[in-house]
Parts: sequence; structure tokens; C-alpha cells
Amino acid sequence: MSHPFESLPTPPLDDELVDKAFSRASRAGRAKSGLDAQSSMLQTAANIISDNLENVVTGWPDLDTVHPFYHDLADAIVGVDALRGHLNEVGWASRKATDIRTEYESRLRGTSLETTRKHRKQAFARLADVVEEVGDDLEALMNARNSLRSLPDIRPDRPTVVVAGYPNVGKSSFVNSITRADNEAASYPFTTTQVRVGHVEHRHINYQFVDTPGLLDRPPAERNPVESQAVSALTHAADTVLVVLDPTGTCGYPLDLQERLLADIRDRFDTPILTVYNMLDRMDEETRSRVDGAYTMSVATGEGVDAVLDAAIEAADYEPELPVDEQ
Ligand SMILES: Nc1nc2c(ncn2[C@@H]2O[C@H](COP(=O)(O)OP(=O)(O)OP(=O)(O)O)[C@@H](O)[C@H]2O)c(=O)[nH]1
Ligand SMILES: [Mg+2]
Repeated sequence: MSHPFESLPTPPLDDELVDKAFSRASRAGRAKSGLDAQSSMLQTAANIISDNLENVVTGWPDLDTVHPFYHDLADAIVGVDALRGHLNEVGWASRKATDIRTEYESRLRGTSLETTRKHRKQAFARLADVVEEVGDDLEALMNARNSLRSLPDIRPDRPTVVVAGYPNVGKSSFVNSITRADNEAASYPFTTTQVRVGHVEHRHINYQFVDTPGLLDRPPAERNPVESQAVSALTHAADTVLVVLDPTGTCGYPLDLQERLLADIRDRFDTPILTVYNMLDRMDEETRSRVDGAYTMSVATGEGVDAVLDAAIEAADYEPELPVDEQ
């Protein structure tokens, strides 16, 4: 498993679940006769409803204990409080189905077949109501599942370099040039561009480089609440932030704007921040002297790229945790 929301089960919709429960129940009923048939129908229908609803709830990871990166990400995408609310409702409905079964089981006992059948029908109507009551919750959980299952595979416990900077400064070019060809590209539901996660192997440790189009590429004030929450998620995953700047203006943004973003990122992250001036191949003498002493590179020619990579890996400074309890 790669991330905690990857294998969420598909919740049934309310109509589907009621149909399934009642058709299994009538099959179970046909195998018996008289009072036994009615009681078997009740048990089957209630159990199917109760079990299926319970499986919906247990299929979700515990939102209190998932890594804060995934917690904040889920919050950005679907809202954790809303999610909790839907799961609580479905859990309630599962228990309610069992309660209805218990309640009617005792009523079915020792009555005439006609009364038994009447009670059983009443029980079915109440079961259907209970499921219908959580129909909206099931639908919301279905949507949440669809939004969360195909997230980019970022493992927050691994050393992670978040690559930030204005659009067109060369973030993706850098990540592509240093990482394996099989980089995973995936979309977050809140960015229009694709998030890429590149992997670099260094001394048997896998470092993740996360490209962040649409998130860390402009002033915080221009981010909507969902994007801000996603940035918050990134603060839990990042071990260092590499801010790429283009001092030549090729990207279309003046350097002072880009440097303001750098200051914002320093405020937001309490990890080491590494800055690199890209487009070295396009810098004139004046620009070169302006950035003298800082990291510079040209992704286009490859100059300086390895040094930046080494610096990023060192800044991420990953020390594998030693097992505390060796037995
Ligand atoms: N001359 C020159 N061009 C570069 C360099 N690095 C990147 N480019 C070019 O700049 C353009 C933008 O590069 P990208 O890597 O797409 O920039 P980005 O930061 O990922 O942009 P967004 O994804 O829009 O945020 C591309 O056409 C690159 O080929 C460089 O060092 N020198
Ligand atoms: Mg890009």
C-alpha cells in the first residue's frame, strides 16, 4: 500500500444496498417455510445491511492517527470534519439495523404466521428507512473515496525535498533532470497542473522531490483555502524546500516578486530552505555578479545541477531512525 486512502472500498449506494439485502432475504426465505422463513428473512436483510455499512466505516483509516500530511491533505480535498460526520452516520445506521433485528426477532416469536409476516414487513420498511437516511452520507463517502484514492504517492516518512518557485522558473525541468524516468505524475484535485514526484537514490536512501505547480508558485494571499490547506500538508512532509528563482526574467516574473515568495516560504516552513538561481546560461555579467555566492545552475546545459542536488540531499539530512526496541 502506498498511501492510506489508496484502497478504500467502494461504498454501496442506498438503493443498491436495500435491493441487495431484500433479494438475499427473499432467497433465504424461500429455503424455509412458515415462521422460520420470516425470521430468516429478517436476519438476512438486517445482517447484510449492518455488515455492509460497518465495512464502509472500517474501510477508512483512522483519521486521528493517519500521518498529519495525509490528514491535512484529506482536509484540503474533502474536509476531515465532514468526513467524520458521514462515517459516524453510517456507523449509527449499521448499529440501528442490528437493533431493529433484535427488536423484531422477539416480536416474531410465537405469533401467527399472518402477524409474523406483518411484523417482518414492518421491520423491512424500517431497515429501508435507516439506509435511506444515510443515503447522502454514502454518496459523500463515495465522492470522497474517488477524490482521495489517486493521490500522488508522496511518502511523508521518507526524506522529502519540496521544490517551489514561480511558474516557468524551471522546477519541473530540474526534477525531471535529476530523477528517474519513471516519475509518477498525478493530479491533486485542487491544482490544474500535475504534481510530479521524482525519486533519487543516494547511498541506498530514496529521496523524494515533489514538484508543486499551483501551490508554492505565488503569494499566499492568492491561494484559496483549499490550496492553503494543501500547503499545510506539505509542511508535514517536507524536510527541506528548494526554492528555484529565475533572475533573468525569462519566466516572466521580476526577481523581487520571486524573492518575496522566498520570504513567505521561509515563514511557512520550519525546515532548511535552499535557494538556487536557475537559467545560468542566460545570465549576463551583471546578473551573475548579483547572484554571486549563491547556488546557480542551468538545467538547460546541466551546469551546477549536481551541486544543487547534493546540497538538497544534505539539507534533507535524513537519518534513518534506529529501532528503539531491539529484541
Ligand atoms: N535557457 C534555459 N531554459 C530553461 C532552463 N530551465 C528551464 N528552462 C525552460 O524554461 C521553461 C519552463 O520550465 P519548467 O521546468 O516547465 O518550469 P516550471 O517551474 O516547472 O513551470 P510551471 O510548471 O509552469 O510552474 C521550459 O521551456 C524550460 O525548457 C535553463 O536553465 N535555461
Ligand atoms: Mg512545472
